[in-house]
Amino acid sequence: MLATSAIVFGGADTGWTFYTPYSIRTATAATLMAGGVFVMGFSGIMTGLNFIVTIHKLRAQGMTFFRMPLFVWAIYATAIIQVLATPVIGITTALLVIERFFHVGFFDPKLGGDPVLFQHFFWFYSHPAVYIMILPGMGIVSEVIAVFSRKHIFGYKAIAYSSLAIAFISFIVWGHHMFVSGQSELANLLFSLLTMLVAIPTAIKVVNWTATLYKGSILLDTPMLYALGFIFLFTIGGLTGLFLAALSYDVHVHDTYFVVAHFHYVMMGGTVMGLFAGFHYWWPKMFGRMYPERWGKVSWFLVFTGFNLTFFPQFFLGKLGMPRRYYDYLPQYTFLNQFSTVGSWFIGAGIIIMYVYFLWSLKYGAKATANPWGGKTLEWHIGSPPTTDNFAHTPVITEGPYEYGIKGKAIE
Ligand SMILES: [Cu+2]
Repeated sequence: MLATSAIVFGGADTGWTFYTPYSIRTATAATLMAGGVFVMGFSGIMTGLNFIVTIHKLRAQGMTFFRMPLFVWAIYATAIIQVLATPVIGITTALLVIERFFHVGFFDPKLGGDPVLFQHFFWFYSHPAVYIMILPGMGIVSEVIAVFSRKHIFGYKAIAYSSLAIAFISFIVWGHHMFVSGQSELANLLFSLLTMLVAIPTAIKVVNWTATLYKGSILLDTPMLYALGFIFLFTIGGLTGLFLAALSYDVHVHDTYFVVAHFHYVMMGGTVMGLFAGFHYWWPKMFGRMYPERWGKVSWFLVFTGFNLTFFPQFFLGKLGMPRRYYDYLPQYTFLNQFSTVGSWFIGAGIIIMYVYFLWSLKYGAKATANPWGGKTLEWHIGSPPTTDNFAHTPVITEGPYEYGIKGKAIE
C-alpha cells in the first residue's frame, strides 16, 4: 500500500534530527529531506575515500607519514569517520522512506517498530559527524600555532595519533544523546564512561599546542588570534562536555540551553574559529592578495567578544532550567537572553566586516609573496596563487613540516 502523502514538496516540520515516529507520520516533506540527506551522504563518503586514497597512494617522494603536516593527519582521521559512519545514516534515511511509503514497521510503534532504534542509528552517525566538523579545525590550529610561534610543534606524533584516537572513540559514545530516551541504565552508565574518554586525546592536543607556544617567537597576526581563540573557547566547550557526559548532571540539563552553550563553544568556538584561522592563513595563497591586517584584528575582536557575550550566559540559562527548541521563554530569563541578543550583534558586525575586507582584498589588497607567514610546509614553496599543477617538478621531501631552527632534522 502506497501512502498518498509520502512525497510532498515544501518544508519539513521535523527539526534536523527527524526523529521517528513523528517523521514517519508527518504530512510535510520528510521524504524529500531524507532523500537529500541520502544524496549528501554520498558526497561525504566519496570525499573521504578520495582523501584516504590520496594520502596512501599519492604522497611525493620522501613524504613519509610522519613528515605530513598535521592538517593532513586531521583530514585523514576525518575521512575515516566519513567513510565508516556515513553509510549508517544513509541506510537509516532509506529505511525511513521505505517506512513512509510501504508502512514497514521499523521505527513506528504503531507498525510494530521501535523509535529508540532510530535514535541509535541516527546518533551512531551524528555523534561522529561532530568530529568530522571539529577535526579539520584542529588540524588548521596545529599548522597556525607552529608557524606563528616559529617553533617545531611540540608532540607531533601525539597530535597525529590523538586525531586517530578521536576518530576511533567517536564511534563508541553515541548513547550520550539518549540518556533520557529510555535506554537501559547499564547502557547509560557505559556511554557516560566511554564519553569521558574523549577528553583524553582532546586534552593531549590542547597541552601540546600550549607547550608549542611556550618560549615561541609569537606573532599575533589574525590567523594566530583565531587559533588562540580556538584553544580558549574549545577548552571551555570540551570541559562542559565532561559535565554533560556525567550522567547525573546531564539528566538535569538535558535539552536545556546548557547544551546549546556547550555545542556552540565546540562548533563555533572550535570549528568556526578554526575555519576563520584557515581563511586568513591561506587567503594570500589562494588568491595572491593580502587581506588588511588591521581590519582582520578588528573583526576578530568583535567575533571573539561577541561570541562570549552571546553564548556564555546560555550556560546559566540552561542551569536555571530554560529548555532549548522553544521560541519563547519565561520572564525570569529575559536579562540573560537580552545579553545573548546584544552579543550576537557583535558577532554579526565582525563577520560582515570580514566578508567586506576579503572581497575588497581580491581587487585592492597588496600582492602576496609566495610565503608571507614564513611557513615551512609545501604550499609555501610555490607562488601565490599557485599555478596549474602546483609544482613545475614533483618535489622531493627531505624534512618534516615544522623544522624551525633545526634544519635538516627529521622528526623521530
Ligand atoms: Cu555526541
